[in-house]
Amino acid sequence: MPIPIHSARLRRLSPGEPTTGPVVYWMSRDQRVSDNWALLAAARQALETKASLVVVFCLAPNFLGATIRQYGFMLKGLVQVEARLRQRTIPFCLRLGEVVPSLAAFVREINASLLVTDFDPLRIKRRWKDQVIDAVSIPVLEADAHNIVPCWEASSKQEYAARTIRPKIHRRLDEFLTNFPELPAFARALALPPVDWDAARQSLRIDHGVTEVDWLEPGENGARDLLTRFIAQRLEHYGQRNDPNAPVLSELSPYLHFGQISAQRVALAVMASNAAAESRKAFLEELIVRRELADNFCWFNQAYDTVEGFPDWARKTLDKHRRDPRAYVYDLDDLEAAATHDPLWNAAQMEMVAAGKMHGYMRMYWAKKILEWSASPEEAMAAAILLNDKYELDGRDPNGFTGIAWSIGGVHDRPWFERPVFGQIRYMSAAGCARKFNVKEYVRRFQG
Ligand code: FAD
Ligand code: FO1
Repeated sequence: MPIPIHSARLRRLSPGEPTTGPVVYWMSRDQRVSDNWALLAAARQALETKASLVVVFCLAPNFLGATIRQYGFMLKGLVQVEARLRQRTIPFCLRLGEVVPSLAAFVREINASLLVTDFDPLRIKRRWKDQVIDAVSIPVLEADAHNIVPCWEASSKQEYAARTIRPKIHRRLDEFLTNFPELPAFARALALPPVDWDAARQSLRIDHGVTEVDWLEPGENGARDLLTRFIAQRLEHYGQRNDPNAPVLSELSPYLHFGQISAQRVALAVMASNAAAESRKAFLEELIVRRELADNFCWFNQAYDTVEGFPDWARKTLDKHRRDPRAYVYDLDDLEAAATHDPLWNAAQMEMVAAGKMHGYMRMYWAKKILEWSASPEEAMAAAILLNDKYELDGRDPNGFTGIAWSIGGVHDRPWFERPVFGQIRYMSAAGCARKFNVKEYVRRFQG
């Protein structure tokens, strides 16, 4: 019985029909065995052509400045991937060194007939894929294993806001928010040596100065346990999600970022729960609409990490206020050391540095203050992205680039009352926060 997969989840990146020979799943964004449409597509092709299936992950020596905090979490998750695949007699191979040449060599070495990979809107991934397609002579298939409605199905253009993509996503959920077929076990496998995880860690050229975190158990098992706990204990109170002192968030973003759990699986579990409809609806709006809007932005706007990616009205208003006097100007070192005049901002920075995950509501305030205290919007973008991606476990993600562009450049937002420095970019203040939650309590929790 072939593995049922909605054809719209797959797209061919390069022409040609697969011949005989192993099918390779080049795992990158979706680092899990369960509920993975890219792995299921590779498995289906291998079964249909009676070929063997191999999963390969290419470990980049330094991926967009990631530190041992993120690589440590990711590698622990990949150890579980190798073990779970072994249970199904599917070999897992970890390739080290520059990604494109090492993958192309692997494809040649095992005489692969088809390469399947997973969708990712980030520039670096698109570049890797373009170069891999030039380097190999076999067909390449891509599956969107990250979004519920595949990015290229949800919309054919950059969307203005959540309100414009929401109906386009909602009308396709019946078609795509389905259960997953089982991944079959294979009878035989290519004999590949087990992974040398020490050599993998040695191959990294990364900053070891940011501590790894220990409050989350990396990998698929930890993700599933956390989802169960979230639904049982916190989802009901998700209406308090804008209070950074209320422990009601799912904390799933590191797992979603590394693809250690499927957003589709999370959505199915939340919908099946008996939490109040209001809580489920609010959570699914973030998990499905906001998250897929971020992929849409990064996919259709390749200037997603610069001021050029902002809407025209935002660029104009920020230009108009470029020379406004700044009451405070901080450089990257001041910000990184949480050494500003604002205890609330400093506490948010310290939460991120210490825990590797700043509360979602504080991320908006945090980024907006960087705009207010930087010499230019360009410097604000650079500082916010650098700090976000250095310390957040879930950094280097379309959600991050989009969240920062929303905060600093009005992406997916609209013009507000004009004021110095911000122009018509939505403003947030500590006084505004104090009207929403207990600022003193939050500051007390995180001051050094
Ligand atoms: P929950 O509230 O439990 O949400 C569950 C999931 O829904 C999240 O894991 C995420 O996948 C999605 N989600 C929630 N809020 C948003 C949102 N605003 N935009 C897109 N998806 C959302 N998210 C990252 O994954 N990585 C980042 O680097 C990142 N940086 C951000 C920077 C700024 C300035 C802003 C304003 C937002 C940023 N976000 C980022 C989005 C959001 O803050 C986090 O996804 C969320 O706080 C993660 O915590 P959680 O999983 O406990 O959230
Ligand atoms: N993807 C890879 O294919 N190889 C890597 O070595 C790799 C390292 C890495 C480190 C930190 C991080 O946050 C992401 C990393 N990714 C890597 C990419 C990740 O899987 C996601 O695809 C993107 O970051 C989000 O789209």
